[in-house]
Formats: sequence, C-alpha cells, structure tokens
Amino acid sequence: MNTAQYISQVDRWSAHNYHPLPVVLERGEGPWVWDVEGHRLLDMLSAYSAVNQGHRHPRIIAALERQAARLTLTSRAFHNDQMGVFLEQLCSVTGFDRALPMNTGAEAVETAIKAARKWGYEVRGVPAGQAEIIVCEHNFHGRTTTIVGFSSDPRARGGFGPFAPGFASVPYGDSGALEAAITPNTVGFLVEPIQGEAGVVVPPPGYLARCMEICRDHGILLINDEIQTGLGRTGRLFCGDWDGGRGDIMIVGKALGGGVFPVSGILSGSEVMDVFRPGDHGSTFGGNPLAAAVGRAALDVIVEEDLPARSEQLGGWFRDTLRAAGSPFVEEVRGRGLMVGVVIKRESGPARPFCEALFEQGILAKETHEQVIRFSPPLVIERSDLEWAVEQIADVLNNPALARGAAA
Ligand code: IF1
Repeated sequence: MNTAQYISQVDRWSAHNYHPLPVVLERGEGPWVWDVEGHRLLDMLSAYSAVNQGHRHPRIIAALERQAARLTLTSRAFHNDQMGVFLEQLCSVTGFDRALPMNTGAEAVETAIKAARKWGYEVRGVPAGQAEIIVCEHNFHGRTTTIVGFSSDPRARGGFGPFAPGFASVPYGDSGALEAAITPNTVGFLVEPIQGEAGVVVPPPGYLARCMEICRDHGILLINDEIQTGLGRTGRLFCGDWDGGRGDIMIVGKALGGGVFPVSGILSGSEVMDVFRPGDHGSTFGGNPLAAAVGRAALDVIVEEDLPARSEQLGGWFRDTLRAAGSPFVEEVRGRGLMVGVVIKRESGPARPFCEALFEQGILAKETHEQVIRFSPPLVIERSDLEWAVEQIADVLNNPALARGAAA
C-alpha cells in the first residue's frame, strides 16, 4: 500500500478526531523515522515528548524484551516483583516519598485530583462535596470528561458536557490571581510549569516558586503537571527545578514509558498518598511488571545519559541559532531546553503550511493553536543532526516560496 491508501484506510475505519500530516511512518531509530515510501525524516515532535530517549532506545527495548519473556501483567490483585523496585527508583530520582502508578497522563491527572480532594476532606477538614481545585486558563491536562470540563478550549469541551463542578480558572502566569481565587474550600492548584498545548507558554520567572509559597501559606497542594515538561525536556530533570520546586503532587507520564507504551503516575508525600486505602482507586494495567521494567530503563537512560544537560545545551543553541537566522514571518522563538515554540505572525497566516513545508524538507513538526510551530526533538539528538535541522528550518522560515508553496 502507498501513503494515500494507508491514510484512506484509517479515514474509513476510525473516528475523524485528528488532522495529522500526510505521512505514514513504519520505522524509527533515535531521532529518525522512516515512512512507507522510504523517506527518512527527523522527528522533531517526539510524540509530544514521550520519546525523549529516542525511538527504540536499545536499553529500553532490551528491558522490554527481558521482561516480556518473564511476566507482563498481574493486575493489582497480586503483587509482582517489578513494581516496587520501579517505584523506589522513581521516588529516589524525584525526591518524593510515595508513587502511585497509572498508564496514561489523563489517568494520572485524575488520580492527582482524587488525591487532592480526599486529602482536603480528611486532612484539611473541607466540608463533604465542597472541595475546589484552581486551574489555569488555556491548560491542557488530558481528555477525560472531568479534565475537559475545566479546559478553556471550546473544541476540547464542546458537546461533551455536563461537566464536573469544583474547578475555578485563573489566568496563567499571574500568581496574584491564584491567591485571589483561593477560598476556604480550595484544596489544590493544578498547573503546567510551561503550557505545552497553549503554545509553549513560558510563565514569568519565579511564577512557580511564588505559587508554591502561596499554596504553602494557604495550606493547599500545588499539583505540578510535568507530563510533558518533565524527564529532561526543558533542560532540567523537571521543569519546576528552574523555579526551585517540584510541588506537593507531581504528575509524570509520556517519557516515563520510554517511547514504548503508556506509563504514568503521581508522586507525593505520604500525608497525601496515604489518604488512599484499599478499594479507593486503581487500574488494571497500572504498575504492571512490563511497564515497571520499561519505566526503570527509561529513567536509567535519562539519568545516565544526562539528557537534561543535553536538552539545556542543545536547546539553548537551537533557540539562539533560530533567532539569529531571522525570518520575516516569525514573531518570537520561545521555550526552555528542547521544548521550543516558534510563533508565526498573524499576518503571515497559520503555522500549518510551515509544518507542511518542513515535512517536504525532511522534518516532522506539528503546529499548535494556529500560530505556533512546536519543536521537541528526542533529547538524544546529535548536535550535527540539529545543525542540519536548523538549516532546513531557517530555509523554510526565510523562503516565502517554500512556505507559500505549502499553503497552496
Ligand atoms: C493528544 C496536546 C501536547 C499533557 C499534559 C496531561 C496530558 C498531556 C501537560 C495527557 C497530553 C498530549 C495529548 C496528545 C497531544 C499532546 C499534547 F497538544 F494535546 F496538548 F503534548 F501538548 N498533561 N498531551 O501535555 O496525557 O492522557 O494523552 O497520556 O493527541 O491528545 P495523555
């Protein structure tokens, strides 16, 4: 089958809930992927940071194969010999007391919401059914009905109500607005340390630190969603480290699965986690031995290959070089580490045609929210590959014919 045939097969048999670039991938290695026509492309999306370690990292695949040959799934009705060692490692790497494993990011966010509410009732004495959580405008935390209920994106919410009560929304980057929104029933503040889907929005310096202080002073939990920003992406192990804190509950996912499959979880102190008792919460696949073995290897690679430092160095160079290359279409280049957003001026049209032109040049990147091209290559990318990428990107951003050709 060719590209068009693969695409029409999916169109025929699936829901039409995405608008992907017209490329069908069949193989990957490190930062590179190959499509069914034999083209080699540089993956500068990395499955939205789930492939920080690169495609099919040998250590992660070896761990997967080793564990697949022993035991893959037990459910939590029985213990397995992999989960404890994984969670001990996760806690020691992150500095938290306790970890609760889940699978997808949205499940982990739901888990954090449940933990914060129950903590609010049992520890803080909030009246039953009254707990409130403060979230940020333009957040992205996943796709469950509760989570989209506090989204400000009409496409994410529209048609999916009624929604769960108990959430209040404040402008992102404004710690004063957070403080003003706190009530006696507030139990937590859920925040992304950089907003990804909103367009790689970096908050003002010190924002997260100030939010942590406010949460501490008011006795509420700071719930830090590091699903996309964590595990090296922004040039620190966790993005909160730029502001000196990881939060009271930290949510991890994406790269914790090493680009292999879903592994997520929440981390917290015991005073929060211990509100969960048998029967309160769970997941068939959460903490399964295959996930645990993959998660350990995924963490090993991030720590031992010092991917946060690579991300900081390469990301700084990448952003500086893109800015220096200039472009009549670009309003701003922003981000931290290798989490980068290139904002296209409104008058230059949407970002999508630029992504299509980049694809023609051998680079996979995805627009977010009309005006932003998002670049988040695997953190294992070689400097020479990134240099090649910058040449292609600078070409597209400086060549009206290429960009307009794509728009046509
Ligand atoms: C899709 C976006 C990125 C996340 C944060 C929780 C989740 C995500 C900060 C939920 C997931 C993914 C979802 C994916 C696209 C991608 C995305 F554009 F939608 F917003 F990365 F920016 N918290 N983000 O970024 O994790 O349940 O998906 O495992 O196609 O919806 P999940």
